[in-house]
Amino acid sequence: MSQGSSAPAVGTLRPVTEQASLPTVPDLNDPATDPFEVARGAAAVIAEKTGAERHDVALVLGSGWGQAGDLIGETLATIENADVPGFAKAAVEGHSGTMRSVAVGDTGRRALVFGTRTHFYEGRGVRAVVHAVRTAAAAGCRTIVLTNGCGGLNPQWGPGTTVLIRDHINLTAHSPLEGATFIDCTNLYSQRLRDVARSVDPSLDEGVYVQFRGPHYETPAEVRMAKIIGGDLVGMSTTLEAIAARQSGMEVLGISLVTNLAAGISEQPLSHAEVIEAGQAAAGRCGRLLADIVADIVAAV
Ligand code: 8IG
Repeated sequence: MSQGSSAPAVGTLRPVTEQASLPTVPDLNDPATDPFEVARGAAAVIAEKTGAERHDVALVLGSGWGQAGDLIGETLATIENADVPGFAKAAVEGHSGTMRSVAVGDTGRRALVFGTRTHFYEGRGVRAVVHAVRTAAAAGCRTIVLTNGCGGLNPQWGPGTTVLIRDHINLTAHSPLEGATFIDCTNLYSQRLRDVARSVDPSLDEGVYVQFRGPHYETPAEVRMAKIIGGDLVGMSTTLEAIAARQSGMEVLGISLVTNLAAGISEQPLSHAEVIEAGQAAAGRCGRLLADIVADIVAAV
């Protein structure tokens, strides 16, 4: 008792304040936090704010796909990410920091549309990267459509080409799974859903998506490596989300928008402005594609 009279006497210890015992913003990266519990909490907030007890299909809109949610149907509610437990504001220009509850045509089904994603390169941890996926599963979604903007290795795929993801190579050296959680990753990108997509647009090509950590783009040598190991597309997202979706029992459709030829495939250096521009030019077409695919997906739910 070095502080003499200022120290509380035994028996009069200050009680823990109410504030300190209130649940605060969950820290996903605290090992004591159960990320699935945070996802259930997020789903409860979404249900409350949208008036929808459950959602049927989820979409994550990547670079260039920002407006693609608009054509699915009427937006019934828009929620700021920051108002949902475990989510944070968007970090990248060209991404919106909201999620929406969208009526799928007049089917009575609901799509949960995430207007942005957390990227691994943001350094917020893998739990944050896959939180939207786990939240979608907790909200009732059985299917998730993961979209992204990426670089293309096939010179035939000009900027604006949409490509179905057939499989992936995860070069992040990370996993959303914790502990000895052994999850099968065959047919991770559902053959059935790729067939649905091709029934909408038979011209859709498919390829293997390689996730690099980023945020720098690849060197031409890294792009050559990606090709040698079996890649067709290079990007900075999607693979960790797809693994988490499989863990949660969701069926996954992955669609890439090639916004640029990968480094070294074209003479031109890469720029974020070029990426945004290609996305804007393709927005209408991508939107119609997504809307038709989602309509077909819920028709079979
Ligand atoms: I948009 O060329 C977009 N995202 N890694 N490489 C990687 N990510 C990308 C690219 C690209 N284009």
